[in-house]
Amino acid sequence: MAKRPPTADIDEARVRVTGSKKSAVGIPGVMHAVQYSIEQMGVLRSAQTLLKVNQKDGFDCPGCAWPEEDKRHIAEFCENGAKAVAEEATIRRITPEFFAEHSLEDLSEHDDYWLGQQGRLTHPMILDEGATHYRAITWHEALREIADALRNLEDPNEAVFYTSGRTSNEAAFLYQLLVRGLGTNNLPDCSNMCHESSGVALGATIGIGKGTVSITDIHEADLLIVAGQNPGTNHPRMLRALEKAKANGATIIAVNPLPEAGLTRFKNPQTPKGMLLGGTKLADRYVQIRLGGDQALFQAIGKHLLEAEDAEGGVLDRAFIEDYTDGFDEYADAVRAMPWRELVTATGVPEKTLRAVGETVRHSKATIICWAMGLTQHKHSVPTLRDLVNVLLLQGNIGRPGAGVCPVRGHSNVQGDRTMGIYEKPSEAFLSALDREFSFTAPRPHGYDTVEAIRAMRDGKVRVFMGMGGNFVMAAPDTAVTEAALRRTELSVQVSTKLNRSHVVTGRRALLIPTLGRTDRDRRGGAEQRVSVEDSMGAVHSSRGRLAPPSEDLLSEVAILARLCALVFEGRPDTPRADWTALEADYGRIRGHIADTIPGFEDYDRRIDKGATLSLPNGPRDERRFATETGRARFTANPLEYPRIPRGRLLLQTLRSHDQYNTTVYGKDDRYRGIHDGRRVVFVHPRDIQERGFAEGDIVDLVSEWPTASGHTEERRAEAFRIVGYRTPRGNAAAYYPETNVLVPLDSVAEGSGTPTSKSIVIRLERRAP
Ligand SMILES: Nc1nc2c(c(=O)[nH]1)N[C@H]1C(S)=C(S)[C@@H](COP(=O)(O)OP(=O)(O)OC[C@H]3O[C@@H](n4cnc5c(=O)[nH]c(N)nc54)[C@H](O)[C@@H]3O)O[C@H]1N2
Ligand SMILES: Nc1nc2c(c(=O)[nH]1)N[C@H]1C(S)=C(S)[C@@H](COP(=O)(O)OP(=O)(O)OC[C@H]3O[C@@H](n4cnc5c(=O)[nH]c(N)nc54)[C@H](O)[C@@H]3O)O[C@H]1N2
Ligand SMILES: [Mo]
Repeated sequence: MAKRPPTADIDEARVRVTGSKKSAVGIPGVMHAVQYSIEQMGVLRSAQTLLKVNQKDGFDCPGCAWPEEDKRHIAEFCENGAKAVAEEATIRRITPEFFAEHSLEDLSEHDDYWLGQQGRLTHPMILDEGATHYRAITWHEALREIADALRNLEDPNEAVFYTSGRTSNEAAFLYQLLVRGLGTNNLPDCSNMCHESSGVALGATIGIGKGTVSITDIHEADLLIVAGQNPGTNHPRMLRALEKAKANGATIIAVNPLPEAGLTRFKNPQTPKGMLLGGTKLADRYVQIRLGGDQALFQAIGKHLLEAEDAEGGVLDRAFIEDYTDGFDEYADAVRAMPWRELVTATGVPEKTLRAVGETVRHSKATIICWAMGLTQHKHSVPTLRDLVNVLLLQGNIGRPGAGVCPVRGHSNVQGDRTMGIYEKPSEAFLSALDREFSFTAPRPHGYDTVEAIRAMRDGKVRVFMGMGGNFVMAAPDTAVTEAALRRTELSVQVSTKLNRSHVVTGRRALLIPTLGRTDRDRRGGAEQRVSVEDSMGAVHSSRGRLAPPSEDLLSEVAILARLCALVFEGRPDTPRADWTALEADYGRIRGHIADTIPGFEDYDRRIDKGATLSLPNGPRDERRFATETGRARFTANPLEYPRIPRGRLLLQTLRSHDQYNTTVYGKDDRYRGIHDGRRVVFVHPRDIQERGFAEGDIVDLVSEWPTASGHTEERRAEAFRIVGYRTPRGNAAAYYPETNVLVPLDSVAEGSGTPTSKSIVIRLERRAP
């Protein structure tokens, strides 16, 4: 039997600290996954569900975007994938009676753990102006309400449309069409807070905002550098690919302020060695870098390679540099002039180690660099990633087997959503293709990204907010500011599978629209429909839900959007023309429109049939073609930046525990880091704890300090965190997201990408009055 939802919020007084683990997965990992699945959906449905994840006739895991390998294991088993599936496939339900019982005020006092554990949403609900409770309405009324609000706007730019990266290609394509048909590009998405810095840096230097490697390249690499990423928790299936690379002779270097469990040792649950013996030691070298020190590390590697070339020659790929790149001399001069001592200060890593890493890179025949949020969420993330590209260009490590850039994406379809046009800065080529296909004129001015959207709402410029999935108020920075901003809107609309805080912090009126998820069977127009998604490596494949949906009345995201398009565009001049009813009845027809508008999707519907994969064209990878301003891959000379921590202060990074999916908290443990039954902990180096006059176990407030443009310091406070001594570099601290988002100033963003600096916030610890 499935377990009933919890009746209480997390009780932080019960937190236990047991010390961090050295290895990931193994038998405990499998046990946790199975146990969680059974709690959510009982034994039978668990077995049925887990066997269908990432299988060719099954559904794409709603967890991370790591690609499947060609030969799939029976249960592409991954502890956190299983939790993501169970979270959605739960048999717990939230019905209209639940909303009659719980006022909005009551709901807003619960944490996201409690809200998420109540079950799947089953019925469209509306919150009338001034009302204390949501009430049920019909599907027709709900969609009418949204359409009327959108049609009544004087200026379409008074609406904002957020997307979280779970949305399928088909739904994303219709969504952007709805928004552009209305007349705006206000399409902020979770990517703005995630890999935007990667997209910006890669677009400018190699001419494509995506990675350039396939899963085979990972297996064949000679050297893999994994920087700013915790795959043991966030991309567990990647560990198996790393294990395979290792078996083929690869060297792995982990670059991280924290010694993360999965990177040190991996116990593969699919092999006897992993289950019974000690597992595989993955990282050959662990570089404990200071937060934000990575730009200096990449400059150090580049410097070492250049010095070795100057001394002995034969290090660089001269032919590649000559034939395919520009900007080499300027870059080389800048890096040669950089003093080692500054690189040591910025990284916190001794020169000897920096040079040893450089030597490993020098002798590698094919190098891949993988990264995630540790590199993208800093003020200087874009130059950091440009310096990462420089290192690879020096040895021609782009566009050949076993080599390239590998930004590891988060949400399972975040990359596909971008390909489908979920982007506030669409290209002219994309817009003119839409114009032709749908006989209207798409708007040209760029729209708001996530941070700009919050500013606009705060300033009263937005009347309608719509969220296609996600949990905007918890995921975004500066929680108090973001909540107040959302409350200023006239109407907020959330399309969602489960309840979260963005449904209780609302505009003056609110609509809560339930929808089908990835795992649910989707019958429309008399047939079972499938959708499709793109993984982190540009491979597109189909996904078909197999489980009985939470309610037979639920509409898919595609159906909701097709109906909204029909209602919004009816009788309105210069809007997209299409047969919306037919699109809802046959998603293959949406794929037909995609094939007509987006390069690389020719014959889309047929090519993803029967579990086949459509591999999108990738200029740098396929033919060393670089669609940059100059048509060449670009070396860039980037002034060195790194965070300076004021005296007595700490630099805080906000990260994920092992028991959460972004703002969805599955449970109260972070097993690998030795935290149980609570989340309000702050990891600090033991000597920093002592020097500041504290002891482990003390309860403190985290106070962030942000110097404003006008010269005074703004303070933000996150209350009551327990201090835990941890092997983090001196001066650096870590605590969980989203509890700490309240500390991230809205204006603290990465230059060039606008991504909130969630991995570098200056804080002080303040003792709480007893
Ligand atoms: N189970 C599970 N899976 C997930 C998610 C989840 O929440 N749960 N989230 C999904 C999403 S949307 C994303 S974007 C990814 C996120 O995947 P990750 O990026 O792995 O997620 P974080 O927990 O933010 O971890 C950041 C890592 O970078 C390190 N780091 C922080 N700052 C620095 C730095 O300055 N330099 C270096 N070198 N390292 C640094 C941290 O110590 C940590 O190991 O995972 C996806 N997959
Ligand atoms: N401080 C700090 N802030 C961060 C980060 C950080 O590292 N530190 N990371 C950032 C990153 S990388 C990201 S990607 C964002 C994440 O931002 P979001 O994507 O907005 O947040 P999630 O928590 O992934 O959203 C989960 C919600 O999506 C809904 N949902 C789930 N599946 C579906 C579905 O199939 N359809 C629909 N319609 N709804 C669904 C559920 O209601 C669930 O509550 O947060 C960012 N914020
Ligand atoms: Mo993300």
